[in-house]
Amino acid sequence: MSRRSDVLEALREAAGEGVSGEALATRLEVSRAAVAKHVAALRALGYEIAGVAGAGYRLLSAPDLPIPEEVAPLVEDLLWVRFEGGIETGSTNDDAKVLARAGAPAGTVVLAARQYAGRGRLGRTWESADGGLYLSVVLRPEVGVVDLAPVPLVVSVGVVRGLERFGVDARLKWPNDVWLASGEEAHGTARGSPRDAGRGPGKLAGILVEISAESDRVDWLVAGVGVNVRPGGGRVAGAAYVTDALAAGVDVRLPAVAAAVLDGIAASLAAWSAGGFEAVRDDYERLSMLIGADVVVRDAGGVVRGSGTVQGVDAFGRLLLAGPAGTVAVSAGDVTLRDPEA
Ligand code: BT5
Repeated sequence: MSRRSDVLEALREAAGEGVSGEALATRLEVSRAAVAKHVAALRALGYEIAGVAGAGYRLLSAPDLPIPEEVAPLVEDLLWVRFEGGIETGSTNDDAKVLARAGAPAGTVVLAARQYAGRGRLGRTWESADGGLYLSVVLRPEVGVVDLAPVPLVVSVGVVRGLERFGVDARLKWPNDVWLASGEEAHGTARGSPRDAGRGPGKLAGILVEISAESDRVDWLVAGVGVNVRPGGGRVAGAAYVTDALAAGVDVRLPAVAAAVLDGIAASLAAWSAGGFEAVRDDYERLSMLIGADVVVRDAGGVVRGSGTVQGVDAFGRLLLAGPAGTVAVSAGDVTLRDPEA
């Protein structure tokens, strides 16, 4: 990544031993002053680095933050080639779009530990306090614009797959919300860990996909994901957190969750690239929390786009609703459960 990361890698390798500024300078072919500057930058990110005269620098602890320095070494999938970002930004989607316009390669990742202008769909806000992870990826799929419709669903399946690694039983609410099922709804308690039954269901993660295309050719696609890992500055209304699904006293590290989510997304995207949405559809439907539910879908203006019993999704990622007039496919909107009294 950068010289700063190289300094960090050398400190990690030296572990408890410590490494002198001179040795670092020689190894990285920079001045000792530059080494000192990089060490200061790492300390500003939250790394505890002891600087003992004669013994050199020693890494004492790393911050529990989803920043490139911590996430990149944990990511396994080769799709992710470049890691950008830091502790705070306005919106990782905005940053990723700037990078995409400037020619960043497919597989570029932007990370943040908090956002001050996090965005949801349709101009809504995404609360982005400490304790969550906020990431956006740049992709350049060689498909037509119409083929991009299911991408948010494909990404959402990947997010669930990533969270499964921590025993989190997440579900999908069409089109692309990731929810934590409540104790009773969740089938199969992964690892058999006891759950915090006091927490009801809630939104665990949201996905925002933005594209740029010229006529039918996709130039770039940015997929942004916000995941609530633990309530930092208090619980957001209607939100659920990864830690809600863990046994009391069990915690996760944010870089580990970020890396797992990225690898999950990469695997889901790979299935989609190879076989189209058909290759992901079964997974999507299996993870859906809406199959068989009676719902109403409304657009941003509140106009009803469809209602009925959810059958599944079609090859374009549209929600299939069975009603008195037969089955209809809805391509966009917000889903609410139909009030049986209405
Ligand atoms: C989404 O929108 O769910 C997409 C969220 C995408 C956020 C990521 S973070 C990284 C990247 N950078 C960005 O700026 N954005 C992306 P939508 O379906 O419109 O849901 C938004 C609604 O969810 C809000 O109107 C609130 O009701 C609710 N909400 C806001 N913050 C939340 C949170 N942290 N947890 C749960 N629900 C939240």
